[in-house]
Amino acid sequence: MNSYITVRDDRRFIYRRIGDEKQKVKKQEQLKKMLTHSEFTLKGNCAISLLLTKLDIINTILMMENGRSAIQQKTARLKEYESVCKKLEKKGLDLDFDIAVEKINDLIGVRAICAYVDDIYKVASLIERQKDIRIIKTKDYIREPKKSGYQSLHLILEAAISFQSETQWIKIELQLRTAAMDYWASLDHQLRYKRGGKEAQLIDEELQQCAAVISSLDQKMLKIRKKIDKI
Ligand code: 0O2
Repeated sequence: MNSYITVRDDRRFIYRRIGDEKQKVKKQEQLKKMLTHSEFTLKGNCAISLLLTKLDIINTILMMENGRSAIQQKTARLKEYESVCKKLEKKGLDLDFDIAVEKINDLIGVRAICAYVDDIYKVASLIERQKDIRIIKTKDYIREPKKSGYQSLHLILEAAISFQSETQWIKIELQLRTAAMDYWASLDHQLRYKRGGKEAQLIDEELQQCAAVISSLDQKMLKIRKKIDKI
């Protein structure tokens, strides 16, 4: 009798596990679909277009004020499925679309490279004044760089997009940085996947030193520009 109950319980457990696994696979497939071809990607691309246009207008305003371009380059992307999975796993979260939308800020991302550090804050302040954009969170990794040495200003914002009769607020991350910060971040990003082993700590320290050099370079360039502005 007892062994009968055990077998039945085992079966129930196995069926439940199979059910859970099926559910997981289904959610994973849905996540992939939503991040590749879906209403989310269409709307995400609209949010990107809106923010890129806003940055163009802001650049024009600053160009009229300062006689030079504050934004040198802009890039945008929707985060790829593999990268979303990695991030969810790193955070210990299920591979689920709704969770990804709630917990990952940079599913939709725009990056703007600014000429000088003060341009970054001017652009950010003009973004904050837009009526169809609301700032959810600001992460200032310039005033407080990450332990790795990473520097950038991140604005996690929502952009209002009007679709026929309804307005939707779409979450998007704007990263603002100088060309020097971008240079460091892109090389660090490349190296991040390769470093490991006993040299890892030394390499981390060397990268932190490079980040400090880059920060001092940005400050020096800003000082020079301010001197020239006064002439
Ligand atoms: P990828 O592959 O570049 O897209 P949070 O939940 O807010 O605490 P999150 O979203 O990791 O966690 O926030 P954080 O730390 O602000 O990082 C957001 C993005 O900034 C990262 O996205 C990177 O693009 C960039 N970043 C942050 N730290 C570093 C760093 O040390 N080096 C480099 N090169 N980039 C960094 P992803 O998805 O982590 O990476």
